[in-house]
Amino acid sequence: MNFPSDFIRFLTTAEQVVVLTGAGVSQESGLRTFRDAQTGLWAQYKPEDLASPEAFARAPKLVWDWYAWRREAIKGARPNPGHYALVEMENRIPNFTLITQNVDGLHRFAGSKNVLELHGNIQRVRCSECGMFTETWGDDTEAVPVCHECGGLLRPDVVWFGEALPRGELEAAVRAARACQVFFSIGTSGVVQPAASLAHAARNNGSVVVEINAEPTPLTPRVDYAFHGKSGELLPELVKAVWRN
Ligand code: BV8
Ligand code: ZN
Repeated sequence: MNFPSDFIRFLTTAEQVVVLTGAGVSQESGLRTFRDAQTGLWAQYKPEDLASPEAFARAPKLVWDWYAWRREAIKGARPNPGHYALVEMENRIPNFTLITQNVDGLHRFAGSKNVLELHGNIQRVRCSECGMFTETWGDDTEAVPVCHECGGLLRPDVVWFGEALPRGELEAAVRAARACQVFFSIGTSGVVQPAASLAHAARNNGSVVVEINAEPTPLTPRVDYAFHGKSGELLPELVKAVWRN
């Protein structure tokens, strides 16, 4: 990709940079995005119909099994060059904030430090009643495991549709978006709120907004630079052009 020279120059001097990532960044690690059709047993379900408190109340075992299936898929996944390029950006830029909608934990796995997980983390499991976190639970295939403190049903520590985002992470994300010189929106369809509003907060604060995505999104007409392609290819090229030329 031929990045515009003014963009490269601007990045070399930028002090405060924010990156928002979505499922597209993990696609080259072999993880399906939300927009990709689900496979096999799960093909008949839409993620939005399973990732909600109503779905869990109605069919806790089905929802629990869906997350167990996704945790298995993530166990085999490794960060891709896009994740590692973001680690290098964090090391090169004085004030760098990585905000992710992804629940797969791959950014931290790759070595990113300042990560705001807006939608939680699928590897963490908590009690749906008392909120206690647990690393271990029974592998009874018939029922959803229960909390050994209070007997409540265990659930993944992710934010379901209709649930509030973790306050601390969201406030930090809004603060960072409002203060940055450059805001990247990478591998996200920009549909899910309130994460999708961060790019507009940055724009309103006069940040340069950049989109890196496989295809155009509703955000594309409103960004300063749009680079369409795979983040696992474009991000390493960008890091090379700015910091390793
Ligand atoms: C809340 C965790 C209120 C669970 C997730 C109507 C209008 C506006 C908003 C709403 C509305 N109705 C309801 C809402 C609110 C709702 C919402 O936004 N709904 C959407 C569907 C319209 N939001 C909520 O409910 C949020 N909570 O609002 O609470 C509240 C307030 C106070 C008190 C109580 C309640 C909660 C939202 C969080 C939901 N949880 N995840 C789980 O994972 O199971 S969201 C989930 O979907 C993912 O985490 C992810 O964030 C999202 C999917 O988005 P993307 O990451 O963008 O993925 P997607 O597949 O869409 O796109 C991938 C992109 O990558 C594509 O564009 C593709 O082209 C590109 N790509 C693919 N490969 C590559 C690539 N790009 C580059 N390289 C590649 N290789
Ligand atoms: Zn409990």
